[in-house]
Amino acid sequence: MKFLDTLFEQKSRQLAQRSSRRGMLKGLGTLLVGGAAIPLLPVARASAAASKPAEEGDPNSCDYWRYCAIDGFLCGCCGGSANTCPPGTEMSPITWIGTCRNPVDGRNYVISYNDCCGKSSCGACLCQRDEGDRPPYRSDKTNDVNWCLGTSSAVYHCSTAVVVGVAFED
Ligand code: ABN
Repeated sequence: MKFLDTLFEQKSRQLAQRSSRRGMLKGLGTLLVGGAAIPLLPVARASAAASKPAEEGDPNSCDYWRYCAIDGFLCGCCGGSANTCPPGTEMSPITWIGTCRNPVDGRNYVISYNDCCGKSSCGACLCQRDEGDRPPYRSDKTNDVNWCLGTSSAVYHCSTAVVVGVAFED
């Protein structure tokens, strides 16, 4: 028993002399961060692919597939794009949601129609496709609404059509 005690003591002392606490923490940190990143990488790529489908068509034309449920001026004709607000305007965080079929891959996508706010009505490229729109007495299902809510200005300028992701289909 004395022999084992001495052996373990010696080995522990040798290990302690050869290694530092900082080095051990560094190794542990590398293992944890590296290990966590490995399963995340393919997931990140998959979600990026879902939110950026292959597309065709002119985003400044009312025929563009993403505009199937829109009611407003196309931001692409107002100095912005289908995804971004024109300079000097602010994107509303509260939106009208539609589901549109992408003709390239035949899949349905959830589209968020975020209004851009803070400048008077753009007036260019009015587009009213209104798919799924219901009369205003169903306020949760109407798109004929100024969604400039939660923004610093309630003045409507134009509408974007941001792809949220692939729609759930059963
Ligand atoms: N969501 C576009 C819009 C803004 C003001 C009035 C009607 C529709």
